[in-house]
Amino acid sequence: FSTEVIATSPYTDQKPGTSGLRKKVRVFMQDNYTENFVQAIFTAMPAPGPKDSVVVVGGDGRYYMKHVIQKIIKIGLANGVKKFIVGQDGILSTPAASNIIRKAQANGGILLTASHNPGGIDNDFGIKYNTSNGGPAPESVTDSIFEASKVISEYKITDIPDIDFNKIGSVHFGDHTIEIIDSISDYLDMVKEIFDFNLIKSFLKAHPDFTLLFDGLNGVTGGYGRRIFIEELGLPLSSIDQCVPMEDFGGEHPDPNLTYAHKLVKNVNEKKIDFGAASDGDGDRNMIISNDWFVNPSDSVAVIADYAKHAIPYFKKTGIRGLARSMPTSASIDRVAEYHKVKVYEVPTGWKFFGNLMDAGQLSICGEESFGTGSDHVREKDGLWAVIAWLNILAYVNSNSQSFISIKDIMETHYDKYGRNFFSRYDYEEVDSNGANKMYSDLKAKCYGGLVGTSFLNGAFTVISAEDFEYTDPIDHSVSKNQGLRIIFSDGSRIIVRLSGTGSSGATVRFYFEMFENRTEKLMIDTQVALKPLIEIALEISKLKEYTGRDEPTVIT
Ligand code: VG1
Ligand code: CO
Repeated sequence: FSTEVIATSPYTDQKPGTSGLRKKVRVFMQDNYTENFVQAIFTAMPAPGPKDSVVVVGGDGRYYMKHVIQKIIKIGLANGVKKFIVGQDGILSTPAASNIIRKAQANGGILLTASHNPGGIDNDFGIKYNTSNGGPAPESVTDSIFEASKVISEYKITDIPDIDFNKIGSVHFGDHTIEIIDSISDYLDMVKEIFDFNLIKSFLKAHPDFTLLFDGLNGVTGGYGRRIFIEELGLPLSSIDQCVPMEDFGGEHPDPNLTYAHKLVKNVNEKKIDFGAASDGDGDRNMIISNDWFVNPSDSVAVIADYAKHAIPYFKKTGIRGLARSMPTSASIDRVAEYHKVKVYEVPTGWKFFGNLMDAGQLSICGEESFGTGSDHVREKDGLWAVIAWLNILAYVNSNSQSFISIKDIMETHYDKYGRNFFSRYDYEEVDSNGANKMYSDLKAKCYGGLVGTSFLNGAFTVISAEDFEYTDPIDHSVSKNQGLRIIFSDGSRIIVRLSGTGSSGATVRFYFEMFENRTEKLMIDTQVALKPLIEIALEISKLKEYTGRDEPTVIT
């Protein structure tokens, strides 16, 4: 093939956020916008750079993905990439891509996804670069990509014809290869290694009345869900819903929470489902619910960590090397860590911050309150992994029990043993950016201007610390500043305020509330009732309504 050099001029807004570059599709459609960013990735690719490299490419199936994959291949070959590994039809869930990068010992991967954001021509698209460990590029790399995008003057592209991604097999151009692989089989092999599928199968057999419903929210996990729950575990077809990936996710937010996964919530309640689960557009998030319980993600990771080395074959082998959570995630997992005498780390929001600890062998299981749960089996959070982990645990606890132990029973036992960290997150989406920024900077000024020592609600809550969270990576000692305002009270309760780094228009303000309880009679009360005082304090100090005009959150977790 021949290579052309095309002159271009930079865009100023290609700074990757919490998880890659996310913008409206029409932004990516501007002249050379996508080409510039893709070239910037290859320019900034960590040593030894793109020449002779192996790069994995795939995405969540959203609108514009296939077009961008063709571009990536053409620009990549021109930059010297030796081999591209692409999922069939361009499909790879985010954790599946992470697995393939690791398994193929690729130099990196380019993931086409805007995760849980809606898809379609008027919605979102995203491009994310992952490094050779399979994880999202650290800030040092995303900063170099951004720098390259600001000074770009040309990009290189080859003149090869479009590739047919539908056909599994290899296409060669000289000594360059494009390999189209089955999107699912490597992932399936991996989870079968990790979990006790036989135990799960005997549990299902022993409990013929047990009902499971997995909702793919029309996202990338549809095919994976079908292979795992129907073909492998032999569940009836009624156990999966919305499991055909769609370019616009059926016009919905493919986000597994109580607001956007409303169809699952309704089904679970109406059909009295024992085990309901959903994953997001790109397959890295998960929600676990039952007809009588919603498992808060902060608790979910704590429960998985608590049972892992007894119930899950992978951890029986590796043991628990350490646990971790993102800063706003509740300290539920901290209590499990203390009990099992392992270390627990608190990192900023975003999965990229777990990678170094995992690579150093210091971290086995971790989670984020934003429906992200995972382990060191890959370097992304993994929605289906969490769903199968829960199923594995359920099978384990029921294996020596006369009567059926439900998800709610597991949670009740957990709270009895460890106490309960009540947790809730309020999202105020698509708020005016100026108002949100002003609210944030004024609250920050308050944090550093005498908030410490202030008491609220007749002395019930006294602030003992208030700061903008800053993190020093224990492995490479890199420092990440401005990671969210964290206000801690004398009883350990916390209020956290952040501005989202994944939105594509306006600002999203996130408030996080946490309070610990260990009085038996209070353990099973309603979360919103338990947290009411803290929520009132947060709205009072932040003056959110005055700055943004918002009274009610758009999403409550
Ligand atoms: C949100 C979540 C964060 C998560 C990120 C990516 O970021 O809060 O915990 O890691 O999304 O999730 P932010 O900056 O909007 O709060 V997803 O499923 O992209 O990959
Ligand atoms: Co996601």
